[in-house]
Amino acid sequence: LDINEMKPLFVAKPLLPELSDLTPLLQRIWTSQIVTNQGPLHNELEAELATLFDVPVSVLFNNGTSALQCALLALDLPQGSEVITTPLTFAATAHAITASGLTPVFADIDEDTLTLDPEAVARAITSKTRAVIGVHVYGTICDHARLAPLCREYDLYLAYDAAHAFASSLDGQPVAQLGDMNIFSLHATKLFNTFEGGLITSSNEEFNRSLRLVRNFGIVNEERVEMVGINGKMSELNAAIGLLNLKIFEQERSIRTKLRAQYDAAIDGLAGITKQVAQSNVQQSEQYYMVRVNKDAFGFSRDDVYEALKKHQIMSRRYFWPICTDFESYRGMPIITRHKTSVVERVKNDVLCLPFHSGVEDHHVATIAQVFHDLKAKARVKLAV
Ligand code: T4K
Repeated sequence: LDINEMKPLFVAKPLLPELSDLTPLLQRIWTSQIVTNQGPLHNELEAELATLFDVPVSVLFNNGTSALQCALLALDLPQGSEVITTPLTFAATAHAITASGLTPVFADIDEDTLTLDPEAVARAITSKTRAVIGVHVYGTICDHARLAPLCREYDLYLAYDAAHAFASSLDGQPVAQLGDMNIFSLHATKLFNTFEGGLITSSNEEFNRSLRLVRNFGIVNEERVEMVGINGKMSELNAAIGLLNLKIFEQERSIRTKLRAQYDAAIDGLAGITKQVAQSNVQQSEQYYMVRVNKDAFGFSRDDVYEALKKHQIMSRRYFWPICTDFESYRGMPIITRHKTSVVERVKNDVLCLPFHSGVEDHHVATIAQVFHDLKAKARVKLAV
């Protein structure tokens, strides 16, 4: 195909139900005249998600960021408390902490999993620390076996930003059951989406009660407002999309599992290119396909690969560069590490997410493979002269 005829291929593509399947649900909304504020479709979706994850209840939100904020409000921590998290995440994780009047403290990541390094977390704990938010980044699950006892020992809440880990499991247990709270994004770019949306699962009844209050301004009833809350409610339209997507996301996931194998084969044996770690005890959400490009070993940088792909209308993304400590809001804040220099400062320049969804066709995979192999061939020539 001529480059001008090629449509750009994006990193994500929203999973959409059949338009005709939406009509009956729209009819229900128009008939009931309930369009938001914990309506019937919203409640149905909450019930279905609770069953799916085998949790007592699930609490829906209008997006993942407000869910994170509500999680922190529900914990009701003293202002200025410290919350330890990773700098290798989307801005929302750190911003939710800050917007809740708390202080994010950034701890380093593990070299292989790129999730929070428990030893760095241990070093980051102070008398002001009240919670840890691990991020299952790219769908790689955090080291729960070490984080959970550590948090118990220091009496800290352990929450997970599970935006990339919808319907994934660790040793057969749904990831939605791991933390004191598990916070999901149901954004359009996610495996399971409600266009915009968020979700929290918790097995703690008190948290679930508080979460429902804070997402609705703290209102208990017409006469009583119990706590500070926000408007974090999901509308009926979003819930309708969710009810339909719940029926088709597994199909999308299995397409992506096959695509992962295709990509793995395409980059296999290329010195300097590292695949995302495979966790044998994890069922992956198949949210992202991330590769690491080591400039010295590959011969070209991650940014070179990004630009080369772009020439073919392949829009990869350098998630999550810049890292949080590069943002104006957090610049100069330390990254607590057990190493001389943090792992994340090195890794941030290597990570690249390839388009990963059912819109990626064989010819796209072939083009992407070609780009990697052409660059490698050029690097060999460079080395030879
Ligand atoms: N925690 C973590 C770890 C997260 O990754 C996120 C969100 C959150 C918390 C917060 O959850 P939310 O409040 O967002 O629910 C995108 C998503 O908007 C964001 O949800 C996601 N993480 C983040 C990693 O990716 P951008 O700024 O990269 O989005 P954008 O508009 O560049 O979209 C990426 C590509 O997706 C586009 O190039 C094209 C495609 N796309 C996007 C949209 C919105 C479509 O094809 N259709 C669409 O409607 O943040």
